[in-house]
Amino acid sequence: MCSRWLLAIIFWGCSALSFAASDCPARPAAGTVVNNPFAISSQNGVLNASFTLAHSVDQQGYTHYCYKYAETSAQIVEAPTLRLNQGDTLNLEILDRIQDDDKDAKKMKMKMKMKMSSVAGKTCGDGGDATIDSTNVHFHGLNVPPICHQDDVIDTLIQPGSPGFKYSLQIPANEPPGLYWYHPHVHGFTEFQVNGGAAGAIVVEGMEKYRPEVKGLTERVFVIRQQFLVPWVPGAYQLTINYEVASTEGLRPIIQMQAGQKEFWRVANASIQDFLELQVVQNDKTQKLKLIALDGYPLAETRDVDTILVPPAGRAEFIVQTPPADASAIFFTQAYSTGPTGNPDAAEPLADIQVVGTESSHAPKAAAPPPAPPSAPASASTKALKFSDLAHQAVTAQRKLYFSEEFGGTNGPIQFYITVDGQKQKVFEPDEKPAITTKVGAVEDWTIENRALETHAFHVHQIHFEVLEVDGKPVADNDLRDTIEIPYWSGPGNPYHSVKVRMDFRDPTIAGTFVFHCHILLHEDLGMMHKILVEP
Ligand SMILES: [Cu+2]
Repeated sequence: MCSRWLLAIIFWGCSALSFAASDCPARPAAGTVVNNPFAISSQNGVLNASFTLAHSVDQQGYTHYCYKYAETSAQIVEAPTLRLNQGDTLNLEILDRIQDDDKDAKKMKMKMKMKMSSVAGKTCGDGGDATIDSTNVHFHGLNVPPICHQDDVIDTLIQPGSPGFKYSLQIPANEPPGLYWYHPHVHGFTEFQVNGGAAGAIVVEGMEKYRPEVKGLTERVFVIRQQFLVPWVPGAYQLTINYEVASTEGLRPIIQMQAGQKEFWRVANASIQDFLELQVVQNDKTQKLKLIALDGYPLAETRDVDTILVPPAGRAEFIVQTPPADASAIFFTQAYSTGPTGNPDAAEPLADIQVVGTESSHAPKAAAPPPAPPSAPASASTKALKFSDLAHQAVTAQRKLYFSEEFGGTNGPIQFYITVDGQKQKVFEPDEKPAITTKVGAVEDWTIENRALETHAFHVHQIHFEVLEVDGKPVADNDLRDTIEIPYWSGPGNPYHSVKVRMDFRDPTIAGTFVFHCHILLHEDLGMMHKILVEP
């Protein structure tokens, strides 16, 4: 679709052939039972962990980027789930140990492909040029400060071989309990590392306090990732569920559910660009799912739904009833159209559901996931959570933004923009000035329009926003989200799709500069992103 991709092919073609050492743990074999990711929990209010980012190329030529965590010297796991309570502190050390057998050749080709992005002015961490081997971490969805050693992605660079970079951040005491996730966010190179699997789940405990429906239920965490053989090149891809490839010639992942039970499923869309339309299908009929939370925020009221649309980077948490033992049941994603210049998101079974035991028996030990977190004494109101009073706040500014694409001939879009209405369309540059400046205390309504022939996924760091309108009409449910899809424009004669959302900049701890962008990671890497400054 664009000339950069041709260069990416040259680069990747060489890289894939030069099988790097297997620095990453083995991933689950096709057709096996899907287990929850290994989880590490805070103790006495603190979670200390050290991750080593490594990479390798597998037998099929897929490049893996892995967060390695050593539970013991003999037990190395990949991308564990980080479990913390409201108010807890996460101390996370990152060691970048990406090493290439063909480093010089690869670097040379990367220079051909795109200019290195230099972090101008302030630096945090190692500084230097951003390359495909540089990294940092974004704590997606967490409402924490955008500053060095916390959730900054603009100035933070961790370079290969550096002694280690330490993140230390405190989960706010009123943080919505739910599912969040972590992933690298170096501008220009985010897609490569996430495509390779560098992503993991974060759970802020306590959902059962706000949504008692989940109390005592078996809990599952599913991280859906997406891998292309050659990132940047449209074509076939694989979805994986907790690193197990979803469809390998008839060998599907297996989710074992205990007969006669309900389970609490927590699903993160950690794909680089796939819009998931999740369903549980039983004998060809979609089953009702009880939606509990979106983007880590418990819903004010649960919703019974057939299908849950989760844009790239979004999360959905819902209750699933175990199907009858004689039913044929699958966990499924529907096809989703992203428009004339978008990539096709195919319909695909994610896993077979296998019923084990009988309604009165217990599941086999090997298949039993960890129990749900201890239940809270009483249910609390979501009114105690961050942003819950947003609907009643006076709005201090209205803004309009739009997504657009520019064409360079017949091969599709070559430039991806998000623009504040009235400003010049331009791609993100690391040393650019903020496109929006506001102040702590501001409450703003943003209308975000899509003028491109492709669906985009809007994400803002540091805050959740409240969804007010879709296509100019008030929505039935004012959900709090951190990522939302805006469907593609169908062309001349058709209106642009839009969302109107309320942005909450009242919390002084989020003062600073951070970014908003499309969460299709290729678009973000190519500059569909800008900065916002929240002045103290
Ligand atoms: Cu996009």
